[in-house]
Amino acid sequence: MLPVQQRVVMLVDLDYFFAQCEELRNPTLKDKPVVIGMYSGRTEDSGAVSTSNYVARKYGVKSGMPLFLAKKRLEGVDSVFLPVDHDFYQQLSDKIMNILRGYADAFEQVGIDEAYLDVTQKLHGNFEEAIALIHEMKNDVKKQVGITFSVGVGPNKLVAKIASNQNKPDGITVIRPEQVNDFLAPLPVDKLLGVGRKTALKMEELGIKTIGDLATYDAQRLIEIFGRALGVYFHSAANGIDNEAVVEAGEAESISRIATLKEDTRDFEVIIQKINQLTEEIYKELDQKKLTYKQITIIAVRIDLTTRSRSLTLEKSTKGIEALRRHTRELLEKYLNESDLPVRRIGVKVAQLRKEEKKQQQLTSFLQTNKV
Ligand code: DCP
Ligand code: CA
Ligand code: CA
Repeated sequence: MLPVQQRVVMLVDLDYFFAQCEELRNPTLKDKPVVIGMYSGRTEDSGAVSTSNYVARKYGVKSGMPLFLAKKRLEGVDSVFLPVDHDFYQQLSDKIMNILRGYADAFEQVGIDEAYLDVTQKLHGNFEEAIALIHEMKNDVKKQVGITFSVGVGPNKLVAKIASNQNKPDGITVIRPEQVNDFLAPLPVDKLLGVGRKTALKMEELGIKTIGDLATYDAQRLIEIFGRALGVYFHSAANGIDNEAVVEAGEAESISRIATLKEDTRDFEVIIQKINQLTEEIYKELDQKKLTYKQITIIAVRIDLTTRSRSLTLEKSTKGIEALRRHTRELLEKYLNESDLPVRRIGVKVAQLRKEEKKQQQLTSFLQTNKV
């Protein structure tokens, strides 16, 4: 039997991102503390710190801190406070993500400054080759955009993410499968996605301080205390287990195909045959991208080149081909009843696409947005 292919997953996180963008357009800022503020506009100093460069962090400035406090920490220091310029950061982020995408077998962006890369095929499952690839990526982004980032590498997303925080800025941390448990064990539990302040306190009461403590804690007890979903998640996460795939989020708004019929016609059988071919192709793409659809449209280009479409929205997102076949058939019937001009070209479109969610993905995306 062939051994199960070991995945190699990376998490790239751009260093002090908003502040680094500002340094890029004004390099004279580099040696000074730079603080990016979200100004609420009520008074001159009201608002919070969005982020700061590493020079400012030495003075105790942190993301989320009130701006007046950051000002106090930097009193008497030659420092720079700037408002958030989201459009500019987004432009740079888009450029960087496009470069990084080219290095991955599968690519999943998470927010403006992070992305997971599955590089298993690219590295033939070999962790030794990761460092060379990362240097190549870093040089490429440095040359084309001028931004640095930190990378964590592991056998899954969970380990890659935690590793990416170990060595910042401009760092690389590679955790091979056999190192996962030793790497995680001494870290505090709140390093795990989903363990916020409240949960960490509750765990501390149970005598659980480190991820290692959590990993060896009785799983059944965890389920009793935190409920099934979270209990199971905490137990497997602490043991470095995470099977979630790296998948590009539904980037397309819709998927469509259009084709010219052999002859201009109103013949149901001729048209439905073409529709079924198109449906088949659309379904393949949906399946490959792991997307569901909620809206189905057929588009008819008539002999006078005017276009007519018939569309319906399903009650629930679905991924099957049966619904697609059945509803395109109904839509064609409807269209032929209502229009008398022969059809020259026929198209099918599915829209309101969504990433197909697995149970565990639902849990992690829930945890991503809600610290419990
Ligand atoms: N951000 C924000 N408010 C926060 C946290 C972050 O506006 N409370 C913004 C500004 C950051 C960007 O999101 O530049 C990315 O967040 P990170 O947590 O990755 O932090 P940084 O990239 O700034 O720093 P690091 O080098 O630690 O990754
Ligand atoms: Ca970052
Ligand atoms: Ca980040």
